[in-house]
Amino acid sequence: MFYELYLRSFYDGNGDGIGDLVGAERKLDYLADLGIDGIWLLPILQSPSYHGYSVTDFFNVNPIYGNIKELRSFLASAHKLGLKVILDLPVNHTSPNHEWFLKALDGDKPYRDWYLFLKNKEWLKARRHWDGEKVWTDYSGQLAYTLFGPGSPDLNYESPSLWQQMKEVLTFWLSVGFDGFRFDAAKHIFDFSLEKGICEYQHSRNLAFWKEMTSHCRSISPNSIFVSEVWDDARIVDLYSAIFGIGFNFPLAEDLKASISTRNPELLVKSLKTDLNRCFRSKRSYESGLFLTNHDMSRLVSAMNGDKELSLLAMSILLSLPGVPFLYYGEELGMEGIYDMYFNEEQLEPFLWFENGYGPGQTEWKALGKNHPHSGRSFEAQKMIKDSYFKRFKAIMEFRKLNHWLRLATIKSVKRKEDLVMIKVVGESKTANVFHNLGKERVPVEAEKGIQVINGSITRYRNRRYLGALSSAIEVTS
Ligand code: ACG
Repeated sequence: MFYELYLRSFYDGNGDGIGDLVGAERKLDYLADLGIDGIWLLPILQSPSYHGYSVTDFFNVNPIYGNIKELRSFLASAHKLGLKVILDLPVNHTSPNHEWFLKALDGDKPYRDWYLFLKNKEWLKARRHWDGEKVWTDYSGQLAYTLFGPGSPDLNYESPSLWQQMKEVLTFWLSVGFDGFRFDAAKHIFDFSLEKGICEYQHSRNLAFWKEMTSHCRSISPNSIFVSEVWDDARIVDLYSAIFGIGFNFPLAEDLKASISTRNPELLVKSLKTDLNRCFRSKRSYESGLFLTNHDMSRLVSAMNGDKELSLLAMSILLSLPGVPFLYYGEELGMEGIYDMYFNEEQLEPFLWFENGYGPGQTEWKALGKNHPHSGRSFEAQKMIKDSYFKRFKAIMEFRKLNHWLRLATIKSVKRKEDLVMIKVVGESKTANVFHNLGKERVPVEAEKGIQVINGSITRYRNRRYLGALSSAIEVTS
């Protein structure tokens, strides 16, 4: 299980209101106690942007987060606790303030070739693949290709020297102590056709690029972990996952949320059968990155329209599936936040440590617009209450930790009886039946062996067992 950590909002170690490495190091015990085995660190390289995806120096830590020495210390402490740490690396573009881009604007080699400048007026007609946005930005009279907007001109990997440069970047961060990378925007390395002058994914060229980059990393550190971010349909996600080893399962995330928020068990069955298709085969060369939310999405409770029982059900379904789970920071508190295109970025709000919104380490860089103080949502408040959302969420994580074998298990069957969904999973050492009740009433469950609740309730009545509304349970059969 990985924890997706947004440093800026997590824990402030130097009193400037912004989360940093020193602060996060102090809270590693908290993270380890959640039962995770790894941390996905959102971008921490030097960058002018709050999200960090537009880099100005690929060999430096953003000074607002600390320095390399502090990073090494953070990594060493994480490793001592048995936690792996992977770095989010956006190599598809830079900030327009990167020295490389400034030199490219001056026409300096090789930097001029490291970006794509308009060579044909016809190219201006190109539009972004998914929403029709314009893709060229005018920088003092020079038009550069900027798929993600003016804040991040794309790097142009037609240039072999750039491949070499990126390998040096990878070597550097592995030598600092990272265990691997979450590769951002993996399908975008080659996404503009110079021949046709349109935005078009060139998957085979992208795959060749990633093969070379991942082999390079493995030649330095054979056990490196790679996770691909490819937000696309299952066929495309699979193509990339096969190279990286782990790929975020975006279709599953979307379908799980759709089926659970509408309490539609048939949709859930369909989703498991199609989005986790490869988990029905015992031999597979890569794993699903299981998640429900991330920093580009609304938070779980918001996606469930404020219904916390549905959110917990979603977590217990997710954490009983084969694959590698990823948990977005703050979800364990039931924080809320709606992702919208106007950049309110509610989903990035400070982790709420204290009930009154203030205290040592509390970050304050962004207003608590959605996760108000005195709402009972803070860690301080919830850690004291027996059945708080946090405690119940953590219990689901503990279930997963104890059932680590599920990671490599195979799904044998998925069945449904009205609101009850039953999943048969077979692992190397164990087999189990997992039950999820999407209904509002308790339902009888047939379980010959002992049945254990994952979330919610089980009751006995006249020798029958009943799984409570919106509850999950597991029967380990061997
Ligand atoms: C990553 C990061 C994100 C970051 C960037 C840029 C990339 O997580 O935080 O932005 O460094 C696209 C890209 C992703 C990208 C997201 C934000 N995420 O592919 O790499 O945008 C469609 C498209 C997808 C698209 C998605 C969301 O196909 O390509 O993702 O929409 O816009 C079904 C379909 C599927 C479809 C979905 C949703 O599932 O199968 O194809 O996806 O429905 O409709 C950061 C900042 C930005 C800044 C940038 C520089 O957040 O603000 O501009 O950095």
